[in-house]
Amino acid sequence: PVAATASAPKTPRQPTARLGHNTPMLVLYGSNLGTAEELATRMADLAEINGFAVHLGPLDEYVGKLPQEGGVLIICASYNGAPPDNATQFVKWLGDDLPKDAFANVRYAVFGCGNSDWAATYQSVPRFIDEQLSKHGARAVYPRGEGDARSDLDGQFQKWFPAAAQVATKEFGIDWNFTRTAEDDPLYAIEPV
Ligand code: FMN
Repeated sequence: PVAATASAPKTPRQPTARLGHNTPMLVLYGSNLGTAEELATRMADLAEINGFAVHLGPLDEYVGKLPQEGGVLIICASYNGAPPDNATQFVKWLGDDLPKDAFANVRYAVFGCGNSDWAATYQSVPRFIDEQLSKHGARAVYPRGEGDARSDLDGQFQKWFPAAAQVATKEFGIDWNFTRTAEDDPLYAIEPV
């Protein structure tokens, strides 16, 4: 889970009702060298300050347990066409003979971190994840994004994410407040009990 703020103010502010919706948002990454994990952390932070109840973790922690409530954001790299180490089991599971409606109530979006120098297997793992989820009944709330480390992965992500966030939050009946950034105070302070 994303860490609660360490410096909780003494008088916590009232949560903003409109943003205090607590819609579950699971942010999963497959990453060897940290690029996808860092972008996942950024998405998780932004979702949290916009009122989502966020969990963040590697894909392999969620084998067999994709949530049917809220949304799932997946960001994953490829290595010579194979998944990163912390996504191996997840990708293997998706390749199993799953029922056609295995993910019937799952709503998701995928962003791939890749490098087009690996032309034959460019984006192969995020593409596979997207295909398998949709093939088994999950619904992509926004088309898969591609970041190419050979050109401008970060710029591509920065274009994709706000667009995806806007569409996805509409799906959940929430207004995403684009003026809130990671630099703003959190909506809530978590008080130690
Ligand atoms: N990108 C692809 O799209 N397809 C590949 O098959 C692929 N193979 C790679 C193999 C190696 C040895 C390395 C170093 C990179 C490869 N890449 C490939 C690029 C990485 O997926 C890309 O740099 C990604 O951003 C790394 O993410 P990470 O830092 O989260 O592990």
